Amino acid sequence: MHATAPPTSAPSREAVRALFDLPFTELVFRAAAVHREHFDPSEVQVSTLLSVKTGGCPEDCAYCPQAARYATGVKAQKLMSTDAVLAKAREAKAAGASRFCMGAAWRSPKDRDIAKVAEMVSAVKALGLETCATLGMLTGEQADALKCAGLDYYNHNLDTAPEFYGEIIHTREFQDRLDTLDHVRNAGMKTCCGGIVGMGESRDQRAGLLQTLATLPEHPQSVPINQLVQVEGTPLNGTEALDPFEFVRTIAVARLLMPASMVRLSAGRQQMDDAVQALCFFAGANSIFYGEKLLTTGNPDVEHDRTLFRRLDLHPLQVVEEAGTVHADILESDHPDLSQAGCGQGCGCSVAA
Ligand code: SAM
Ligand code: DTB
Ligand code: SF4
Repeated sequence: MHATAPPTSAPSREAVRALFDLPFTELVFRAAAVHREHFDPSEVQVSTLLSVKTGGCPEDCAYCPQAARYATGVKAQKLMSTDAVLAKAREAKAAGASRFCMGAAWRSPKDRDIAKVAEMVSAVKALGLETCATLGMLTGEQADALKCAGLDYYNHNLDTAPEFYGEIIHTREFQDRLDTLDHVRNAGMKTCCGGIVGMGESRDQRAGLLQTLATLPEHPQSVPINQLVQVEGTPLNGTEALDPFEFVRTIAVARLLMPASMVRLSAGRQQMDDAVQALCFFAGANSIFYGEKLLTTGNPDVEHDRTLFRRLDLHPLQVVEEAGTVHADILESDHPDLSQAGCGQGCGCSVAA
């Protein structure tokens, strides 16, 4: 019989690979047991994504429909207004989302972009939603400014194993990603960090991605596991599809390695059978993107997800509003003035508006 204790926080590559190689039902059984030690398995956190700045990105990520260099049909759009973002956030809240994630197709934001996103973050937070953003590489000062605007989570993925990374992205280094994650942690924000599977990587490389995630200075609080969404015009379009059970294994190993993290069954659900999704929830996935669009590609219909939750007796996790959040701060100060030097929230950050 196999031991039931989860691996320690610094697992070797071999140990992670050994988990992947377990008999499928044994692996899923162990992951389900660990999941129950840390979470109510009927609760699933739901986030809604919004692309606040779409397309035209200078990077060459081989999976991405938003890279300007690939002819994918995605039309470049400039940064949305705070009012337009707020309208979408209200809709997301009314539909039942507890977190709102704003994505931008940037390599790295300019300081003036950060001032605008900070304003969006404060406004979304004031609706009582948790906030998340994914804007590319950040400096320490930019991370501080986002934190003081009320950003709860920053999403920045490792994407794949260090040794496969160079086959997918050439315009920035793996180390750049680690540096941004350091800035986010140092600013006191929670990290949302995971990767993509189904890009033609080997099982060993999937193990390498998860091992790297599990040996970061702290486990990311949220770990998105994306299945590649193949988009015509991107170099990875036409990649051989991953066996769905291998996807479930990846979720299970993520759960075992990072037992207290939220594991997000992320992109790729629209292409996934309901039964495979059910296996993912059983194997420890406890968070999803909810709403008909991811950033530029499709996601299951809201009605379909509501029905799936009913069929599986799952419940959306409710957000607990803590005293002293930015929400409360905004009520006190009425209107945060982001036009002053720094982000204007009195935290002392140096990002100019
Ligand atoms: N531009 C910023 C960046 O790259 O950090 C933020 C947005 S970017 C679209 C966020 C993440 O979406 C990527 O790191 C990648 O993991 C995921 N992603 C992008 N295109 C994808 C696709 N076709 N399938 C699955 N995941 C994808
Ligand atoms: C993450 O790991 N997956 C999300 C979110 N973080 C930003 C993005 C998925 C994007 C899928 C392709 C698209 O819709 O453009
Ligand atoms: Fe640009 Fe992000 Fe897409 Fe890479 S993943 S091309 S950085 S939008």
